[in-house]
Order: sequence, then structure tokens, then C-alpha cells
Amino acid sequence: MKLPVAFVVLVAISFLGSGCSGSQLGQTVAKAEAKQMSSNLKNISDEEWRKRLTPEQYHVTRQKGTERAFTGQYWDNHQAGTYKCVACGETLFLSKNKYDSGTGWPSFDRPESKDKVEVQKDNSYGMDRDEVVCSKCGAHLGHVFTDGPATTGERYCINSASLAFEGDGTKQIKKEETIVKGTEKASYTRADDDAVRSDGKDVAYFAGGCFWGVEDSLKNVKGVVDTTVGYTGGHTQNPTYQDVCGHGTGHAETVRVVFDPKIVDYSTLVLDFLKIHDPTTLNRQGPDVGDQYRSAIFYSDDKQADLADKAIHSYQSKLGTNKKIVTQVDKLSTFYSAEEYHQDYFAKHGGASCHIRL
Ligand code: MHO
Repeated sequence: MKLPVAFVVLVAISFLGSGCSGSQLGQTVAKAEAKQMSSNLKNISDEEWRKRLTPEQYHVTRQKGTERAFTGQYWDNHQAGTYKCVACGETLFLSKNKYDSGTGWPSFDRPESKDKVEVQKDNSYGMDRDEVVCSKCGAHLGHVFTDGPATTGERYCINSASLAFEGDGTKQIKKEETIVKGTEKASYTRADDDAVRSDGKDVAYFAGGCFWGVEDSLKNVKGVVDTTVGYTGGHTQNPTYQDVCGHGTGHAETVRVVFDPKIVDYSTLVLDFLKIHDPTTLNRQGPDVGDQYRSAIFYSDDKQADLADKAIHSYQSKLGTNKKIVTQVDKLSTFYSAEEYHQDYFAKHGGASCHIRL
């Protein structure tokens, strides 16, 4: 708007006329000015933002980018202080509301105050997510999910690149260790699976993006008796979630599925697995990018390999020729279970599963 003074005067006159007190008027004018400033910020040209921000900050805040997990400046920051918008300096989050979500992004259970951020629908990648932007300048910050801690139930998953931290000089002690790393991890080999088979059950392994969603979808299939999320297909022994996010392990987020073959057969499970994710995107499921999110079936023997190939072939003919299935069919090696806090993630934390059956 080109007439800020006229706008403020207009607001002032209308409130004077309604008998508004002097201090209320002051606040009203201040609010109007703030609104004006914020609309000015929202009108800054793309070219100007490019000059003001680093390429990474520009990509995240103006192009709605996402930094890679565990790579940003603040995911593991435990200093006390405030997190401001990197683009306009507005205070957005406080360290006392920050918690260790284990996702590799700074996570807060609430913003400094509700009016500091705006939440808008984000239907990109065919998903239904809530995008969080800075109310003042419109910078993209991240997303908010409903799988946060009990205090508010919300997880503001924010990119470090959107934030500028200002410490108050004191180190904040971690309130509680929400993540137990390494201790309960187990690994499964062919011998473990054969023991399951000798008991009349069978085992299958599927990788199709974020394992929270794959597990959540498959565990409800009739005949599935047990599921475990973990890592396989790579070369690092006993990897952590953070190792796998770092792309150096070759592992894929995978779900080990124990099923009763008298109730559901392997081919049916494979077809169901193909339907709950997009098997046509290489090293990617929606917003989650990287080889740990590749689509893969890890087979235990030639029979499983053959059935997997046949199921893929039959699903490909349903999809037609435009979209090519890129699901890998690979021989299973050791499967390492993921950290306890990743097991049954949606059942424990609530929130909507990211995998929907087509
Ligand atoms: N984008 C997901 C990935 C988690 S999954 C366990 C998140 O919300 O952190 O890779």
C-alpha cells in the first residue's frame, strides 16, 4: 500500500469516533503500523530477497525448500535463547519450547505466540500437510504435525535455515532425554527369520519411504502379526537413524513384516505394499528425498524374488506405460532394527500416517 499515513489516520479516526481511549488508540496505531510494515515485507521482490539471504536461506524461505535432516545449524542446539525469522528478524520460537524430536530438524511444541506464525494448507507431493510461515514476512519455515509431545500435541518441524538464533548466554540443560539411542537395537539375520518360518509364519521386507507410514499401513493388513522398522540394504553395521539420514550407509528405511501365510500370502502383501506408496519415484517419496527413501523389496529366497517380480509386473500393467515402477528387488542382508522411538511411531504419537492405500 502506498499511503501508510492516510491508512493510520483513517484507523485512528474510526477509533476516535467510537470513543476508544488514548492508550488503546496508541496500540491500534502501533498495530496498524505493524500490519503496514508486514505488508511491506511481504511485497519485497524476489530479487531483493535473493540479495538479502544466503542461497540456502533463500531456497528454504522463498522457495519452500527443506534442508536435509541433521545438517542444519540448530537441530541439536540446546542453548537458551530465542529463534528469530532469518528473513525479517521477528521472534518466532523460544528455546524453552524446543524438544528433541529425533527427526534432525529443530522441533518446537509451540511458537512464541500463535500470531507469530501462519499455518496454511500445503498439498504439494499429493500430501495433506500444514505449512508454517512467518506472519510478518511470509518466509517459509517448515510444517506443523500433530505428533508432538503431550504438552500441546504439536510438532513444529522448522528448518534451521529459516531461523537466526540469539542466545541469552546460558546453556540450557536438556529437560528430559526423549530419545534413547542405540541401546535397544537388535539385528535380524536369515537364521532369525528361519526360526519364525519353522513356527508356521513367514517374513517379508519392504522399503517405501518414511518407515513410520509403511509400518502403520502394513500392520493393519489381516494376517500381519508383527512389524519392526529398521534399516537394511546398505553396508554399515548397527546404523543409527542419524547415520542413515546422512546418506553414507546405503541403507533404506525398511519394515520387517511377520505374517501368517495361511491368512495372507506373500504376493498379496507385495501388491498391498506397492499400493501404499509411489513405486515410480526414484529415491524419493513425496517430500522425503534420498536413497534411504528408495522403493525396494528385500527377498529372502528365489521364491520370494520371483513372486515380487511377478507382482511388480502385474501392478505395472495396471499403471500403464506412462509411469515406470522403479522398485528394486534385492537380496536381503542383515536387518537392523531402528531406535525404539521409531517403532509404532504413529500409534505412539498420533498424527496422520503419511502412506495412504490407493
Ligand atoms: N519427513 C519425515 C521423515 C521421517 S521418517 C522416519 C519427518 O517428518 O521427519 O524418515
